[in-house]
Amino acid sequence: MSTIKIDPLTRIEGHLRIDTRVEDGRVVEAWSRGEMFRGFEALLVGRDPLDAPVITQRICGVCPVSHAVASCKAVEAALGLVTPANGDYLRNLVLGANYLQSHILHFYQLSALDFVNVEDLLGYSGSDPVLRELKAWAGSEVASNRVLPVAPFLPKLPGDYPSNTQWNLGALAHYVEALEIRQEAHRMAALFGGKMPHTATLIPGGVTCGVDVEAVENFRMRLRRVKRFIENVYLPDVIAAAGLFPAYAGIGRGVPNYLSYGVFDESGSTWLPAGILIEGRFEPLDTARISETTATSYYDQSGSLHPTRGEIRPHPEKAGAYSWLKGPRYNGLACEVGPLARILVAVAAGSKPIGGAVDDLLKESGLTADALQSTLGRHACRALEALLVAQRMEEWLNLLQPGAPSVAVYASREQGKGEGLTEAPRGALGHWISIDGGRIERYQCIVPSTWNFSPRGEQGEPGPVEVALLDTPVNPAYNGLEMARVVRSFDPCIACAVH
Ligand code: NFE
Repeated sequence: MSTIKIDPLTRIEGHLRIDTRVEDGRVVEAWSRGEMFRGFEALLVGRDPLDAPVITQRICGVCPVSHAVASCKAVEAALGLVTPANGDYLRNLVLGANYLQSHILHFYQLSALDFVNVEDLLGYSGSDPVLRELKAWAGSEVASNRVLPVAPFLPKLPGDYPSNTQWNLGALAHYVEALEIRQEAHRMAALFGGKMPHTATLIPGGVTCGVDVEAVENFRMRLRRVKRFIENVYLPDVIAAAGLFPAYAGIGRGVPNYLSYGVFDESGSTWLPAGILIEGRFEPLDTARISETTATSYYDQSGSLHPTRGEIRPHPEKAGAYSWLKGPRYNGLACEVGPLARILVAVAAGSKPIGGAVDDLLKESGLTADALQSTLGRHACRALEALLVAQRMEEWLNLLQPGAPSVAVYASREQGKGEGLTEAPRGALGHWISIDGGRIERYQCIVPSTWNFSPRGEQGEPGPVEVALLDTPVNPAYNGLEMARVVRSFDPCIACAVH
């Protein structure tokens, strides 16, 4: 028996520590620990509700648009504001652009290096376009050198990487190309969001920028480039990874419960549907069943509470606690959220286009439907979702109506309560607001990475990542690389999770 501690787990956002107990070369117990307190919910109390989307976007620079959308929806519900159709589609476009940059960031900049043997490329020389591109990126100092500049990617953990120069070289070149593509996605979001990463135009009631025809065409042109990258590079790279690392289709299966709030508003419903899958059974979402426990979190709280009653009482010395994340539960169950959950819920809800796209993905990747619940399945669903979102964004562009309003007239109220649900790139995101005397009386967020990285709950039941790590094979020479691959497949953002 041995213990392996990864602290901090790097190439993620925020401060995450993973502790594991290993027996006979397999993980038998795991603890996911969020290592930071922030307190955004506390600092909102007493403020004007209009401040909420501005402040909550600052929870994170990776998914600020999702926080803006959830917060606007919560305030709209509390104040009785109705967003015009243009406002919904503009939000979808800004949020969609944020999904694309976030999914691409996750695969290339954060995860891919776990699957690439950079050392294999030391001393590599040749005249491929890849080499030229990497040299141009690395700067003039090495531009005249005929050897590939791999130094920024070293040192790295030893591991079971394939000796496949084409794969290693391609992934490295795509790492660089992905930086530019993400810039395009940021520019798209800024066209209607005013700026990025924190938008200026998303307010309760809609989007203040209106529909400018020139901006629409500018957006469309950039979207085409990003979509081409997803079709020709991102998705094929993920499918290639599935072929090179087949074991990871059987590693990293988490809890059997998947939750989605639904996202991208279209005429009163959402394009990706809301719902919950519990051990394969689909149920409509009932948010009254959501609660947060602090059984093993550094907080005092009077029981497991619905977010309309959530409390913020930090207790860093609390006996038995090991994380600054609370533990979200649905009917007492830990649930996985994110692209895999959204895709599984959409298929279970009967979406034919998404079901068809999943069938194609399974054919091309060689994965079975069951194997989607795995490390590789999370990557594959994220890449597939990026393509589906990019395709749908073209339709939202066509639905914009120049000259029609994009924002409702704002009117405050002395009292009100609101629930704002959306899906961030990493999964289900909810904001809950209560207003009294025209000011925020209580504000609670339940964030995707809080669901996925939840610590143990009331009955000692582990959170989704703690379950996904179980049975992971561990080679002591690899310094925890196998575990890091499982954890990163969830796309952790602990800055968001602790908010
Ligand atoms: Ni900080 Fe976020 C997303 C939200 S996190 S990245 O996506 O909400 O879990």
